[in-house]
Amino acid sequence: MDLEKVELKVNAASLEAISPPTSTGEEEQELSRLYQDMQNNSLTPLWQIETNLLSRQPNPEAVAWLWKWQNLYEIARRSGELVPIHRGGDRRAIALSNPGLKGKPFATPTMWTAVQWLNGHEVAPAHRHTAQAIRFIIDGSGSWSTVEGDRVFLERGDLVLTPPMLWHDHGSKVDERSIWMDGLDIPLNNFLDASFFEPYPAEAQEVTQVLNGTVLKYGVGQLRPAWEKPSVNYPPMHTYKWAETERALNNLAQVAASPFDDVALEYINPQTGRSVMQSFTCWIQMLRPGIHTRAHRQVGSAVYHVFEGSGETIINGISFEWEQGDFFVVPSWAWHEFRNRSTDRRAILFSMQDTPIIAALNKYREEAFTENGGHQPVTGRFTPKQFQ
Ligand code: 1HN
Repeated sequence: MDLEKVELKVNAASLEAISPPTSTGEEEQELSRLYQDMQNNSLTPLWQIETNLLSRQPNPEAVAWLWKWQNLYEIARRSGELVPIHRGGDRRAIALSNPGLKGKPFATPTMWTAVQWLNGHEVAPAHRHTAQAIRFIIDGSGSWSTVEGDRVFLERGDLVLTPPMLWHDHGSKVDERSIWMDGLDIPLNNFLDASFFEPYPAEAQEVTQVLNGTVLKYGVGQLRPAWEKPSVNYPPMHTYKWAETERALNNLAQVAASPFDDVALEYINPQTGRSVMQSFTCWIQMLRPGIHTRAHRQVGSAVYHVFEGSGETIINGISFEWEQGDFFVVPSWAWHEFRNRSTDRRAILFSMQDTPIIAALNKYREEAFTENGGHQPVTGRFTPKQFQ
């Protein structure tokens, strides 16, 4: 049943109730003068609002969607050939535009996600902003990110953080191009009218620490330089290396797994246990061979990147088949479950999810799908646009 329509009908009924059937022409004229005066005074009566202000459950505009790696890669590669990196744009980033969001360059209502392409020997110039940002390295080695003077060399699977107003630039000293996933809270930042942005006076920052200093100093996570205070708002290190992440996944797999997400880990600030960003969190999850998780749904949206392997996510009854490199979106309150049909290959998903902001505002809810052994009936298949 369409809940929105039910509520609109209620509104229409209440309208009838306030205009008695015996209303005279004079009363009608008064009523229309009343509405005109409201309009002239920048006022809107609740009973005439056509959109559903308080839906009975989340009714997201963003839709479940999937972008194929083959298309993303080809488009990013051609952009690398044809489009230089300009000051002003600063990044060769191609944003996932959720078709439900009316042409806005956003993957979900709160998150920007893009594929960024950096040619060998290029620099994406230094700047800083209040938008909270991460990047997850998809391919290429030998590029670097410098965050507040700390330069780290990057490899596939590394996660790099740029908390608000920290200077950052990216560059390369090798021939090979690098490709990564960008994640920022741009839609939320703009919705809150909280955006500040500043270009750095030079193209790249000076490196002020030993190379890879952030990883050497804080990378183990369990230990902190004794003379420093805990880093409360953001993690002390700005890069999480893939080798450590993979080790943690393999270790966890020997001990425990979630019935909904299988072997899932949240990247955290090791000094507080909190998410890496305040407005969104990052996860890495391994779906072991043969795993079919149970369905559940949560308030909040998520963007997934398939780091390795292939499989299927069933979102509100629609099957989304994915393979390495693909991206997909799970909107708020959508049932979802994961499946890795391979008998011998793991699948690995990286994701960004806006849970921290939802939870901080006390709006978080989740629900397990209890019928049918926890699995949704599949009613259709998503057919991605294939690049010609
Ligand atoms: C940004 O700083 C990056 O640092 C990527 O890689 C994409 C999109 C808009 C604004 C800033 C990055 C961005 C961005």
